[in-house]
Amino acid sequence: MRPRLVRTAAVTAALAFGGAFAVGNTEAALAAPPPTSVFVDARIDGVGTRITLNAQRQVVITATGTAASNPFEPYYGPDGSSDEPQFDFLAPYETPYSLVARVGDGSWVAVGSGPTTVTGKGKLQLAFNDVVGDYADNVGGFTATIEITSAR
Ligand SMILES: [Ca+2]
Repeated sequence: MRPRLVRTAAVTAALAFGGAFAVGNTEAALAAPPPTSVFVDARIDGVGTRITLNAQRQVVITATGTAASNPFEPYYGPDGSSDEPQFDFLAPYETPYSLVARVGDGSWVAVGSGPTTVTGKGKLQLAFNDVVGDYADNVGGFTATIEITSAR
């Protein structure tokens, strides 16, 4: 029993040491911060991410989950329905009920399940693409994994 405990402690110490080395590598940490996970509640017509993009900072987004435009409608994944885009939607040129993104004051653009690169200048927002003003009855949402990358 005792030797096993000792070995466990040694493994733990080695893991902690490895972690310390990874954190200590400042250059690598700046180039590739850990991905951020954001839940995009389908009831919100613009979920903030606390991520600001610029010419040097872009993101690659992947997403999972399902959402519906009301409790009686079908659930769709981040790629949305097979319907054509419609003028009265938040992102009128993108697939209904899909995951869309906006950077700063830019237009809403398609993201889907990704991986999708999003560029621009300003704060990154995400949303379920539904009819403007018809968000309160939505159900579900998408989990977006956001990886910040350098635009070099
Ligand atoms: Ca709705």
